[in-house]
Amino acid sequence: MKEQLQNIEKEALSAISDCGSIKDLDALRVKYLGKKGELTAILKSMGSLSAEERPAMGQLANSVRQALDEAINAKNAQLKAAELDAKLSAEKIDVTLPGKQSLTGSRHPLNIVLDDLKEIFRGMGYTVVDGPEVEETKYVFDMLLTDEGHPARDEQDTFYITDKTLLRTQTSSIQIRTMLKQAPPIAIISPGRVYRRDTIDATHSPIFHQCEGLVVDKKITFGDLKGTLEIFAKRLYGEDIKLRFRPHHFPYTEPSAEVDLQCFKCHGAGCALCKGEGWIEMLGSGLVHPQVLINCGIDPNEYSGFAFGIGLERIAMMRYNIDDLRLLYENDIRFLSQFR
Ligand code: 2NM
Repeated sequence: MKEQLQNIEKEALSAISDCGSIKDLDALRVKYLGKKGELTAILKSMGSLSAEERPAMGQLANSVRQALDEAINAKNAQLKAAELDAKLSAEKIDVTLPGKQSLTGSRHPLNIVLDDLKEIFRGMGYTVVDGPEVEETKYVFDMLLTDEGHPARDEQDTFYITDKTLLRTQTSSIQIRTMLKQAPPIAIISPGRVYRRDTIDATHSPIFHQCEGLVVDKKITFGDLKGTLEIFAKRLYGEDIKLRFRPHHFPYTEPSAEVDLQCFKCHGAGCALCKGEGWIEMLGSGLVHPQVLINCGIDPNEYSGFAFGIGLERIAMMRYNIDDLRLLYENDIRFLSQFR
């Protein structure tokens, strides 16, 4: 039995020392020290020994068990450390490597311009109002005194959905809806997408963006319109910008005016940007026609108002020196990333 124990010890120690994985080591622990293990079997058979032999044999068996136990524990610690080392070196991070650049988007130039407009007018107490793009002809034309037969209503120029609904050609319908809903004082801007049948080229698009404004209150005069647009233009383009009001005609305003800005590139001398004019057309405006107020249930003897409309594309193109409108719609990253 002594020999048997010594053999088991020798064999087990060499197996433990050769063992290469924690899984194999666990199997060895079961094989030698487990309930049905080889050493356990010998300990169980100890009963058949004589009383003189038993203590010495018991001592030997216990010391073998202790030796195996210690060897297994030591090997286990060694394998675990090796496993951790392997894991650490496999997962090694080089903190000196340059980071991965994350792709952040940027605002579209039309949205930059729009945000500026909103901020300027909100600063003057205006509210930003939204409205439907599919509109009724009565809000786009009839209530704005744009009669049947008026060129703006031409089916060739306008996207009709039915006889009485169309893609809005301007956001004035929002102003009408607001006046119908809300009693003066009113001070709103209504930015949005508008639609006109047009062939696409460097300066035309069937879809573009507008921002209209409307103020209705007691004693509103053309002076209020001029002062407001002057403050607006100065906030947008700088303090030394000059404005020029030119008589014009819109069905829904009387009097009406187009507003030019003195060319910010040549300061009026005439250059390529302003096509030698010295002035650049910026917006249309006027005092709200009394009949428009009446149509919206507002008494023109008590109230008056001014309105204006600006094209956002035009402002963006001037500000960023963009020579082709189509660039604004193509979503080419090389173009858009310039406005970061
Ligand atoms: C423009 C030019 C001039 C305008 C008028 C109205 C309303 F509803 F009050 F009559 N809204 N917008 C207006 C006036 C729009 O765009 C070039």
